[in-house]
Order: sequence, then C-alpha cells, then structure tokens
Amino acid sequence: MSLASSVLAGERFALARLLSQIENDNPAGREALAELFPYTGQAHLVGVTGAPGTGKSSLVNRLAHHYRHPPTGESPLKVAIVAVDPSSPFTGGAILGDRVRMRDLSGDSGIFIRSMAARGSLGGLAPTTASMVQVFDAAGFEIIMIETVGAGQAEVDIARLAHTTLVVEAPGLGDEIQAIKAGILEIADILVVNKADRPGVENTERALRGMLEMAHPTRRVFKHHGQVETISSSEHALQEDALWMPLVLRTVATQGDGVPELVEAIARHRAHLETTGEMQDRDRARLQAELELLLQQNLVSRWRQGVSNSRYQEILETLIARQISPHQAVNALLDGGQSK
Ligand SMILES: Nc1nc2c(ncn2[C@@H]2O[C@H](COP(=O)(O)OP(=O)(O)O)[C@@H](O)[C@H]2O)c(=O)[nH]1
Ligand SMILES: [Mg+2]
Repeated sequence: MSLASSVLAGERFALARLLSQIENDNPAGREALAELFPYTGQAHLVGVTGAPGTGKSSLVNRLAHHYRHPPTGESPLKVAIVAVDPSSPFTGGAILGDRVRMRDLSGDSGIFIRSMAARGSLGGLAPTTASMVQVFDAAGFEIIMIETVGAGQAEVDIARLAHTTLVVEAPGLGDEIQAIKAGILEIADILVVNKADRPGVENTERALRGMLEMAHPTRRVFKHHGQVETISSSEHALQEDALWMPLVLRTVATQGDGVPELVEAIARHRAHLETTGEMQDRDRARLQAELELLLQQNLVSRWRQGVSNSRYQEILETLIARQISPHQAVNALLDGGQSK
C-alpha cells in the first residue's frame, strides 16, 4: 500500500511520516502529495495569528476541545493543528508549553497536532505549511487550524492560506499599534480580544473597533455585472451578498469563556463565504498564488543550474561597481552570458 493510501485510510503513523517528508521537501513526499491532492478542498482552514503571548495556543487548544466535544446533538469534527513558530527554537519553552496544554487532547484519534519551529525549511515556510494543510485536508480533517506568530510577511502569507483568519489580541500589550504595522488587521475576519479577564480589556476592544472603522469606513461591493455598491460599516453588513465586517469577540482562553461564541462566529464566516461565492474565489486565489510561487522557485533554480557561478559573480561585481544597472544585470544573465 502506498504512503498516500495509508494516509487516506487514516493511519496516523503514515500521516506523521508523510508530514516529515514534506517538511524535508523530498521527492517521495511530493509524489504522495500528488496522489492526495484530488482529495483536498473539503476542510475549513482557520488561521490563528497574533503577537507572542496573546494566548493563541491556549485558544487553539480550547477550540479543538470544543470541536471534539460539541454540545449534545452536534457531531464531533476531526481537527488538525499546524503550529508555525519560527522564532521558537526546536526545544523552546513555547513548544513544550504547548505540549503540556495539549495533553488533554492527546490520545484522541480525531485530533493531530504538528509543530514547525525550524526556520528556513527548504521550500520556505509558507509553501511547506500549504502542503501540510493539503495532507490533513485529504486525510479527512474537517477543521485545520494554523497558528502563526503575527510578525513578518511569511506569517501574513500563511494567514492568507486560511478561509477564516482570527487575529488574537490581548489587553496591555500595546499590540494595537503593532497590528496596524504588520497589516494584520486587513487579514482579520474575526478579531479576538483574549485575556478578557485582564484589566484594560475595554480599552483594547475600543481601540480595535476604532481601527476597524478607519480601515473599513465604507466597503465597496463589486457586483458581477459591473455595478458598484457602497455599504457603510454601520449598516448591516452580514446580509447575504454583502462583504463581511470583521467581528470583535472577547475570550478567556484559560477558562474557555467566549469559546462557544467564537466557534459559532467561525461557522458563520464559513457560511458567509459559501453563500457569497467567496469560498471559491479564495480557493482560486490561494492555489494561483501557490502555483506562481512554485513557478518562480522552479524557474530560478533551473536557470541557476544553467549559469556558471563565475559568470554570476562577474555580473554581480559589475553591478556593484555601478557599471550596469540591476535591469541590465538581469538582461545580461538571462542572455546566457552575452552582455549588452
Ligand atoms: N489571564 C489569562 N491568561 C491567559 C489567557 N489565555 C492564555 N493565557 C496565558 O498566557 C500565556 C501565553 O499563552 P499562549 O497560549 O502560549 O500564547 P501564544 O504565544 O499566543 O500561543 C500562558 O501563560 C497562558 O496560560 C487568558 O484568557 N487569560
Ligand atoms: Mg503559541
């Protein structure tokens, strides 16, 4: 039985092995991924991002617990968690801490947790994460949560992988300003004010609402037939066919307060994406972005194989000496050695 079939059959050991192969970007991993790819496209991808210490892991833990143990009448969902934290060393406290907090979830075959702490994984963090998510998706995990530290572009890219992005803030960290800087508010579908048991929660919430108003004073809805409609943020923006206004919700991850409401908001966002057709749009955009990134990587590495290092260095030196411009340098290199 191939590795991919074992993963489809729900074998956890095969799943873990494939995830490692993908992290190492090896050919066997790629082959299995190709076999699995037709089975993807079912899961709800939920990105969870925010500054370190805001409570992302605690919240993800609570959410997972809720999906596994829903209120009576609802069936439990299979949950996968991909925690990406390039800032934490392999044996760092954050990961260990996460393990401890995740303890109550272990032993449950409906949940799988994978941490990626290594910086500079071969293909880059975003493509590797995308591949891992595809594996979980094919393996039948219905909710896939991707936890990233909201810091750099890579993390924003990873957040863009998701259908629904939660941006987690906490009182007293002064992150509100940080959030704008990182452009992270623009990717938020739901803003979570966690640590709502702490003083200053009202201020944080007010600041976030204020910033949302500034970021989305009016929203333009481009209809398919080319007409433009404008909806102000004070209008009811949750109606069908309207754009989603980011929600602001309070939680206390350590106690589980606000978690059922958050789960409901996540489901509501998904329903919104489905009724408006945005689900397909996001899927399309995501796969196109992945394609372009892989194309760029492949073209550059193929081209590098065809040009000698000495030729490359020679052009680079001419560029640094200001004898040619960067554009001219590119032309010279792409011309296969004939400088202009
Ligand atoms: N008081 C309080 N502490 C919390 C809450 N959520 C998380 N914490 C604590 O904040 C610290 C950081 O949490 P963690 O989930 O690791 O944050 P992350 O770095 O964003 O993943 C831990 O000590 C948590 O126990 C909360 O709602 N209230
Ligand atoms: Mg964490």
